[in-house]
Formats: sequence, structure tokens, C-alpha cells
Amino acid sequence: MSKDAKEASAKIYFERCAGCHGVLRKGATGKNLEPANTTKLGQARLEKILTNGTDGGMVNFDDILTKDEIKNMATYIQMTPDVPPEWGIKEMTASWKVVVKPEDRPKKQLNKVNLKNVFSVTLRDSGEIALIDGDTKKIWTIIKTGYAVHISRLSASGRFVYVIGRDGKLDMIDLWMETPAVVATIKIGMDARSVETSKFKGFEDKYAVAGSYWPPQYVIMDGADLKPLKIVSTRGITVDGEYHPEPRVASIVASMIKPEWVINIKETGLIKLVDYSDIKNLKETTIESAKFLHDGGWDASKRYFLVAANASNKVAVVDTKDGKLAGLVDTKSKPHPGRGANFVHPKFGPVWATSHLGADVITLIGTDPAKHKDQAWKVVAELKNHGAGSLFVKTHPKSNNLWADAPLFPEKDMAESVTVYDIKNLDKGPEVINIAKLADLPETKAVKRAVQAEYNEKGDEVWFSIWAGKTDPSAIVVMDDKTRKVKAVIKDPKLITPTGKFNVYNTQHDIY
Ligand code: DHE
Repeated sequence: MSKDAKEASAKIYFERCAGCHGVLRKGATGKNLEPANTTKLGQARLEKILTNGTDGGMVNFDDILTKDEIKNMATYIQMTPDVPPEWGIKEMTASWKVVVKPEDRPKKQLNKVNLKNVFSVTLRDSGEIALIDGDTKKIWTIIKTGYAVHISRLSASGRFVYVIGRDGKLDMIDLWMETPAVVATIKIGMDARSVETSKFKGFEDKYAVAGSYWPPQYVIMDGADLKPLKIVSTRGITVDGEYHPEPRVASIVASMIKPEWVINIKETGLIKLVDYSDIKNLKETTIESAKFLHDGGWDASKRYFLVAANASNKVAVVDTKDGKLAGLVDTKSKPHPGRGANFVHPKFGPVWATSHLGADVITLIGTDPAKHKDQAWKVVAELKNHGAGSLFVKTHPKSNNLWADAPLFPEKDMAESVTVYDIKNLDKGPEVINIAKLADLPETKAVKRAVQAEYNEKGDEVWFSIWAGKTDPSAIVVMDDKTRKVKAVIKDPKLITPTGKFNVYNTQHDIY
């Protein structure tokens, strides 16, 4: 393989593959791709998998990569992986920039936008986020960020948005400015997915924390300017007792009942409750669960955190009040909730829902040990989803609907559609709506995946992204939650590959 082809393949691997398979290719959501396994599959089979994808959630790359790129990737993953360098306090501090000092920032909100209903939207392939005014449905501003921002999270006050790029670049945006802009930035690692803030009373807006995939560690920063304060490595022993060199930091969530973050370590299957009340003498409670922890959300009471151990086909439940594992629930293949969805089931009481990458079901788990003890931390029902390859479910306390997508299902029509259930009448069965068709975009080769439902502040609209190729026209489809009819389609040439959308109020208060 030529030097150029190897470099190009390494870049593609980092941008498209490392998330699921790991930098060292030891596997997690995706299979282990070390040479011992890949050479067994061989060039032709690997090219086929890369081209067409698989039913297990591996996406097809024929619409993004050329035939030559696919050929080179198949060769590249049969070679020994390179180990990337570390990224410590020296590198972080060198990358850290305070663009507008805290004392030079506005003393009051300088714009007239209803901040609670602003959506921070990831423009995946352009390395930007769009702030969209949810009331007018107009793009307020577009901000240059790291590569393929993964999530946006809010400060406890709702004033600052923190966005983390896959390349580890963390940007802090001030919504009080006349036109919001980045006020501080830092690169916390080479590969990252999660960021959160301190939300407990007395610690509002004090700290930010970000987790990285490479190097495997989390970093605590000053919430006002992102100054790095403490780095904690997550390398160590898995729940099975084996050393792992790359235990990546998956989801992080802030407790409202304690000065604590729940930090989920993917490969070790360890859930860390990190007490940030004294970061010089940091206390971590380490809870054993199951390997391949990924994404998750609170139950409605916000005492229990439910996190998918996706490639273990389990959902772990942490009781953050007692600092213990409350349950480990077996589910169908590869649960993938996003933050999940909470509602009251007519028969089983409060439940939390997840959809699945590997199965066409929506799993409902009982979450009320006080009044529905027999159902607590058990699968109480499995609803049919229109396909496997689902990534996100969503509802809202004011809604009667439960929405689920299936953007990674190999069939176009399914990937472009969503399922919606009436949660008061689940026996009625779902409605399947092709969201991409509602956007009325020109025909292109790429699948127009309908991805990630997000509610507006009032809970009467639900927004879906149409996620197609980088050069394809795209859109956000806003559905009226009550009528399930299209209410608005946001189209703009600047909306390049929109994926995750984060409503300020709902993200600030963990409403889902
Ligand atoms: Fe995500 C959440 C990791 C691919 C869109 N994703 C998360 C979280 C993790 C994660 C750890 C939880 C963060 C938290 O709550 O703190 N995602 C990964 C991967 O490792 C993976 C599988 C592969 C990769 O290379 O990144 C991956 N994710 C994707 C996508 O391809 C998606 C669909 C499009 C995109 O923008 O990249 C995508 N992930 C999202 C979104 C969330 C998310 C929208 C937040 C959901 C929410 O409601 O909070």
C-alpha cells in the first residue's frame, strides 16, 4: 500500500470507523478488527462488508467512499494498527484559548431570542453547529466547531452551550451575546464524544467535564473558561478481570441530587460516580456493570440512570442516591437509547424506553421500584419498531407520542421513516411515517436517513434531521406532535448533514 493511500485510509478510519471499532481496533459496538480477525475474512469479503454494510448495524459505505477507497480500507484494516500519541495537560493547555474573557462577556442577554427554545444542531460533515430559533424556525447563526460535533450540552443556567467534536475540540458558546459565538475553546484529546457540566445546587456553571475516546481519559475544566484542571485516566481492568489499554469514555451525565457526574467507561463496563465537590481530593465510586457502555438517560425521577451496554445486550441501572447498581437488564440485540424516553405505561406504570441497533423492537423497562416493585428493572414490554438499525427514541412529558427512528437499517424506505406510538393506547399499533418524503428534497443517490427526534420547549413539536450525503441538499422536518402532520420544513444550503439536535430547555433540564 502506498504511503498516500495508507495516510488517506488512516484518516477515513479515524473519521468513520474508530468510533465503533476503537483506535486499537479491539471492538466495542463494532467487531474486533485486529489483523488476526481481518486477515481471516480476507480482502474480497472485507470489501463486500464495507460496500454493503450488514444487518448487525454496520453501515454501507458505497454512498460515501469510492471503490478505490473501499479497496484501500479493506487492506488497511488487515495491517497492524498504529498507536496514537498521548494528550496530557501540556498539549491541552497549549490548545486552550479564551476568546472572550468572563469579565468581558455581556452582563445581560443582548438579543431578543427565546433562548429556551433554541436548538443547537450538529452539522456533521461541515464541522459546524447551527443555532436555530425554535419559535421562528430560522437559522440564527452557524458556528465553526470541531469535526463532526457529537453532542451539545447546556450549563446549569442555560446560558452556555458546550459542544464536543469527534476530534476532541470543545467549544463553549455564549447565548447572551447579540450573536452567539465561541468564548473559549480547548482540544481535550484526539477522539471524543461527551461533555457535561456541573448542575448540583451551589456548583451551577462551575465545572465542565469532557470524556475522550483517545487517549482514554476524562478532564475536568473550569466551567467559565475551560481551563483544564484535572485529567483522570480510565485505563484499567474490565469487569471480566482483563487489562484493557483503551477503555473509552462514553456518556456523561450530571446528577441534580448530588455534586456528581455519572461517567460511563465503555470497554471496562465500569460506571464511575465522580464527586466533584473537592476535585483536589477526587472521590470516585466505581460500579461494576457490563462491558460496552454507551449512551443513556435518567428515569423520570432523575434518581436512576439507565445506560446501554450495547454490545452486551444489556441496560445497566444505577441508583445514584445509594451509589449502587440497581439492575442489569437483558435486552434484545444492541440497545441504543440516546437518552431514552420516559412515560407512564397504562398497565406497568413509569417506564423508560430504548430502541435497538440490532433488533426491530422498542424495549420498555419498569422504573418505579416504590409502587411497581414487580416490574422494576425488568423488560415489561417490547413494541415493534419498523426496523432494526434504530438509534434514538423520544417522547416528552406533555406528549402522548413515542417516536423511534431506524436510520441505519439497510433498506432505504425504512431508514427514511420513523415509527410513532400512542402511549395511552399502545395496543393500537404504530404509525410508520416516511419523514424524508415530507421534506420533498430532490432525488439523490444517498439514503436520506431520518434521525433523532427532539422536542421543542413546549413539547408540541418534534424535530427530525434528514441526514444524507455531504453534498446533498438536506433539511429538518418539524412535525406537529398532536396531528403527526408536517408543520415546517427547514431547508437551507448551509444545513449540511444535520444530525443531533439539542433543544436548550430540554437539554438543560434532562427532559425526555
Ligand atoms: Fe453518537 C450520543 C458515541 C455514532 C449521533 N454517541 C452519543 C454518546 C456516545 C456516542 C458515547 C453519548 C454522549 C453523552 O450522552 O454524553 N456515536 C458514538 C460512537 O462511538 C459512534 C457509534 C461511532 C462514531 O464514530 O462516533 C456514534 N452518533 C453516531 C452517529 O453516526 C450519529 C448518528 C450522527 C453523528 O452526528 O455523528 C450519532 N450520538 C449522536 C447523537 C447523540 C449521540 C445525536 C446524542 C443523543 C441525545 O439525545 O443525547
